[in-house]
Amino acid sequence: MAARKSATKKTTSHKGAKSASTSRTTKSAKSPSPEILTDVQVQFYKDMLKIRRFEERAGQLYGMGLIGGFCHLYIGQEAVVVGLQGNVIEADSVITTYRDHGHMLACGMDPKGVMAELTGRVDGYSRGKGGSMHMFSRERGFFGGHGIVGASVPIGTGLAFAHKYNGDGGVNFSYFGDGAANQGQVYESFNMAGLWKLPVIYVIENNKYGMGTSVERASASADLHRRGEAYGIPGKVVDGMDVAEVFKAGQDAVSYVRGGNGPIILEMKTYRYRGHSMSDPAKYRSKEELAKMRTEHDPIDRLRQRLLDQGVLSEDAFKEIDKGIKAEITAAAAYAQQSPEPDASELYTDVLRDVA
Ligand SMILES: Cc1ncc(C[n+]2csc(CCOP(=O)(O)OP(=O)(O)O)c2C)c(N)n1
Ligand SMILES: [Mg+2]
Repeated sequence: MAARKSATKKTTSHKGAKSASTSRTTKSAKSPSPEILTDVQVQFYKDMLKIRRFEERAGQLYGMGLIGGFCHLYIGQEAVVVGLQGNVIEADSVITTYRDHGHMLACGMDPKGVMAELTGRVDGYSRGKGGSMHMFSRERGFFGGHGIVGASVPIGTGLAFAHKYNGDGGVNFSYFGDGAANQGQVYESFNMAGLWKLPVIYVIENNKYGMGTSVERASASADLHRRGEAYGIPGKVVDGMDVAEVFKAGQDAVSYVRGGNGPIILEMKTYRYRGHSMSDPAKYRSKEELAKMRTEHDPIDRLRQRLLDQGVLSEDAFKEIDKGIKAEITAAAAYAQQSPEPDASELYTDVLRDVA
């Protein structure tokens, strides 16, 4: 919470999530300063580390058979959502794909509720019936979690339409992958968003691969940030492994979009360390490529080193942070395992909404 507080002066309190770190401001996240305040960077570190530790634990629980179905981990990509979320205000909305746990946590959703949903328990965000890809929190402005590749784009564009229609000042952040960028529905959405100048930031998380096909093998043009040109939508490439760069690009994008200029595309160059889902032979990339990204570009290590070099935090201070986050994630995993499974009588409840 301190991050947004420092960056933007005003924050709103979280109603649900005790451990929410990236809060949503009540006013526009203005005050774009060339340098990012120190405590904001420290908060970014905590937020990224929380996602990493959460995902590692989710991977363990999956291995123990406690999580069923699909589970797509966000490890390596943490800087993207954390840096952008630093620019989100109360009125905004966020929507993403099935690789969504990091987005939920960055939106301020409670790790306990997310973990409980992963393990299919009643205390999960979808009462244990949605699983990894289907969680939502209107309170936190998080609209899922979508398993259909590309689906977050038209739905996010609809949310942007609602922001404009209702005049609530909100911006939609629509996240999708490099593979999704080749889906037809993306371009129908771009057309409408460009035509109606909708307040939407299209965030392409270009982690270089779809399930197992590289961007170069799948895309006629690999310059994904240029995909909006035909619709008058500008785009920018961002180092998605550097949270400071992401935050600054987000500031510019938000001020452009909130200023009524219509949509913008941010192509985040990022990388996922784990497999596409939980079983992935990873034949499509070399061990050397992965090792190079982890050792030379890891977003958490890079920020850690920067803060150490600047004398902002000591090794001991980092140890304390690490300890606190580990305890929070351990508590979330314990909570998820003690929560009961939904009763069989709940099989058909919460599936469709009753409209009287
Ligand atoms: C419409 C549709 N087609 C295919 C799939 C199967 N599928 C799931 S993820 C995926 C790859 C998507 O890659 P990308 O958009 O780059 O996202 P990433 O997994 O890298 O985050 C595919 C083809 C699907 N879920 N939906
Ligand atoms: Mg991808």
